[in-house]
Amino acid sequence: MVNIVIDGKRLAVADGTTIMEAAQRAGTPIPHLCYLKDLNEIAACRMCVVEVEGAERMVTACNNQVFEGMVVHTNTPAVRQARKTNLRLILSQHDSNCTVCIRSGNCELQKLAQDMNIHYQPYPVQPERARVDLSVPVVREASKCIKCMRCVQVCDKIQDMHIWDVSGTGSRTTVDVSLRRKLGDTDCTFCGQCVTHCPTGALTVRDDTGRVLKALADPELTTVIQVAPAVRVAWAESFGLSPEVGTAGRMVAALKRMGFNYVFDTNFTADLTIMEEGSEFLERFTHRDGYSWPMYTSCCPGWVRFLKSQFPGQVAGLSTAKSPQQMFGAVAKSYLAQKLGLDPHKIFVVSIMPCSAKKAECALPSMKDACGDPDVDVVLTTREMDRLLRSDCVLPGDLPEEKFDSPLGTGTGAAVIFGATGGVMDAALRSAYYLVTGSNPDADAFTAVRGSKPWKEAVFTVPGAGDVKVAVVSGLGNARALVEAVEAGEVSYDFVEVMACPGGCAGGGGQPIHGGVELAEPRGKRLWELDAKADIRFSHENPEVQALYAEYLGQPLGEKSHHLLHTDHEA
Ligand code: HC0
Ligand code: SF4
Repeated sequence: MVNIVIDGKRLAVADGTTIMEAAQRAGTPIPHLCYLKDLNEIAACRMCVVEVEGAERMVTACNNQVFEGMVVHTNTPAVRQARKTNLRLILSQHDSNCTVCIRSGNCELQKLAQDMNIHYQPYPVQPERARVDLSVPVVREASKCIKCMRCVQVCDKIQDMHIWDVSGTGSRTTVDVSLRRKLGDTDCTFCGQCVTHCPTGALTVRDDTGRVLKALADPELTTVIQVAPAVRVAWAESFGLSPEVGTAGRMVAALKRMGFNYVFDTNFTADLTIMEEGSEFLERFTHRDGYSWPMYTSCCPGWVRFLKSQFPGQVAGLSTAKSPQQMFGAVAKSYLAQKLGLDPHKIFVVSIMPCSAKKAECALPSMKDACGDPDVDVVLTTREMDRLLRSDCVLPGDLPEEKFDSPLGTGTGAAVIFGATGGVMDAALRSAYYLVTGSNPDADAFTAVRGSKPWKEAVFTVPGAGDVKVAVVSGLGNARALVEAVEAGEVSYDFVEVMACPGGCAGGGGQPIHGGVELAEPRGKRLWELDAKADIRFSHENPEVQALYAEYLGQPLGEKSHHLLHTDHEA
């Protein structure tokens, strides 16, 4: 232990503690802007300067450790002045047109300026200007970048993709796409982790709400909306609603208030995915030869794009099943259109996803299988849905709960866990077991794939099929390590689930942002609780999925399924 004094308060802290952490423990938190624990401790913003007795100049608290006898002053007039000057210099390069900024009210720079009582700017303001590229889902506005380096670090250290880098020198130093490329020309997976870690509006997800408002106002169109599993446990955060009030039922009510003709559930097609992907796995597993191993899940478009660009030799291992969001679009513009007697060209399908990569997925040329139009017309993130509700003056907290519509609105407990790491694997194993044995396993038999550990492995015995060796990873850095280990022959698996975002979609790039606080784990926990409470916990028992097969598709992997629900991943 190390004995120190912070602002007159004596305390003992463990060796290796930073001044920032020690001050937090002493009850005198130190302002910071670029800092993210374990990810970005580089003191780029210099907001955390403090005075240390005996030191020649001020030191930064986030990247300096305490030592025995250290005496720290965190709030002297000189410290306050230095922080203000540093912040004003940052503001001098920032477009502070806050009223029309997407992050207004949720911007760490804005909050800090307010907290530090900065209301005038003595320095000339000269933000960097660059063209804004709206052709890709992740959008960078140079004029709002404060060079904090968080995007660089999350992309390097967590996602291992190295898309962002420092460019320029001296006062022209900035952050940009590495090697001065356009984002669309890189291997960026559009996972959006740089966006959720950006403290300002410099990195955002393209706003497509205008297209949805236009469709809602078009009397010729029938508007159909699907909501992804992980959205239901996050959408209410930006309205300040508790989990008890901010339920899926209130979200449905709010979307109906917006005027959507049908509000359906992606959980329905998550169950459908299990029927297709579970059957596909059993087909590959029982006829091992001729298939590439392991079989990889294919529902995360960030991961699929990653595998295609980084390990093209492994693409044959991807399940051919489309993601639940794409299966939904294909089913809506075929089965639903037929059932409702609608022209599929007049159905407008909107997805609410926790994800930015889904915007790129729905635009893939191969995702037009129902009627030649894109199966999904627009993807909005959870944040966009919240903005849409706000702009239409919908107050979700005041609304009585409503149910999803039928026939694409029923999902089981096995579907809702898709939004958490391990959930797709858990759900697939439950139904694969049933498909082989004809009886259900304990719905909690596969707990080894749950939890937030970044790389999980387990072996499960399916009577009649044998031992199935599975692995689950989330975060693309972990995905890279796993695929490299597969290629090197260091590990071997039968079935692997990969989600690009740490913790899975619960921590997706389209979810509400809370100043660098990671919420994937608590949101994921709530998804597992929804599963535990669900009346039906097996995808093969979903009555609407059973009806879809009976009335339209025939059987899993049948001809219609093949056409509508599978892809060769070529485009
Ligand atoms: Fe996900 Fe999905 S679970 S990828 O994270 O599989 O976005 O929530 O909608 O499609 O269902 C995202 C979440 C989905 C899909 C589902 C899968
Ligand atoms: Fe999107 Fe989920 Fe994949 Fe993240 S993990 S890229 S949110 S599908």
